[in-house]
Amino acid sequence: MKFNTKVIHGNQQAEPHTGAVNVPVFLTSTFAQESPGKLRAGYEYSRGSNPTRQALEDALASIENGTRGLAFGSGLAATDAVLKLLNPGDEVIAGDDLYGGSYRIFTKLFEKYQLKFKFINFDHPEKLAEAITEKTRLIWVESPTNPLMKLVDIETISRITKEQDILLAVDNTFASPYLQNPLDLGADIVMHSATKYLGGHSDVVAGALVCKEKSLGEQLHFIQFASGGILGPHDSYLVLRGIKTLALRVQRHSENGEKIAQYLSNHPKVGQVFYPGLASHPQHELAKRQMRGFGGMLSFNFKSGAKEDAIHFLEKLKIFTLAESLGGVESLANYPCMMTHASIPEERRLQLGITNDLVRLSVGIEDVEDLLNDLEQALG
Ligand code: P1T
Repeated sequence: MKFNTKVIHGNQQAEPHTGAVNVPVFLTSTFAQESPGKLRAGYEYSRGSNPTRQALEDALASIENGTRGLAFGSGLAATDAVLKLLNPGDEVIAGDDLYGGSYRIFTKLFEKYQLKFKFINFDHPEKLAEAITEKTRLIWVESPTNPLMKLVDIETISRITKEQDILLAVDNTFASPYLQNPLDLGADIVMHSATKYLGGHSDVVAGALVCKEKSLGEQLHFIQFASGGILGPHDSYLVLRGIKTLALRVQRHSENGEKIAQYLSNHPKVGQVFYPGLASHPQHELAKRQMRGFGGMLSFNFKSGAKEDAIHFLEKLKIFTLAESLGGVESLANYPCMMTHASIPEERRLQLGITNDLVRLSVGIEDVEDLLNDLEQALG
């Protein structure tokens, strides 16, 4: 199947008892057994598995070209499960530009359990070889990154990790499976904040993992079952419903994103625009090779460098909503230094380029003329 078909039919079938074309929301915590241990359809207790969550997990595996999908109560619950594959003393090498909450769970929670994190710039993959030690077990990257839209060459990194028996996990939230499939590029685990493009309507918080290797899938399922960070049946249904229109939505997000990035890059008040679809993006060639489009996420700063300009702009927006999150049908604007990336120490933030005049946009699927007019009046 091709992608537009897969989002609707991939690993999905009509419900076997009634023929319902959509999986019902199985609001049940437990399942009747015929005799101790004799299960009717393999279901025992909904923390282990639930038919609605299973339908979502099968769909996730299909759209990311994996063998096993797992759905969690949030993106961070999915990240938490990956980290629990590791043992005290193990080392993780992560990209230096990351969602603030990922940085927080690494440094504020898992360092306490003796995992060691190194944050490096993946612009030069040879730097990775220098950072790897015999204790390195996991590489964690986002591509594109949140919020600076940097890219990581997944195929090149995966060649290095495979030689050394290190797991490569890619947070594919910003690209979505419509634009990029990290497992096909050699990653071992793909992670999503399904709150974003997969759900697509800003009405659910959810997370996902997909992997190709079956035994890794089993280990992650064991962690999901034993720790309990599962996605409930109703939320599973919402994400499954969102996935059915993923292809159409991301196509429009990308069209609008490209037009808005172009507009901003020509605006006299705008400094830099961070968008992989612009020829000026330092990794534009990699983006063309690794992604099937450039998506609806972008960031920009002001020529003046003034925090006040960013704040006035955000206050004046009418169609773009000032809010955390991204990937929903509606356009959102975010102020990373005080919102999504406030958990990163200021000095580190500024070093990375997450300055006080940086604004991030999640371009929605509205008519682009209305979005451009909104930006024009707010910049004016
Ligand atoms: O919010 P949650 O579903 O737990 O997902 C966390 C997460 C993980 N990875 C990336 C790349 C993310 O962007 C996020 C969540 N991000 C936001 C809420 C945001 O506005 O950036």
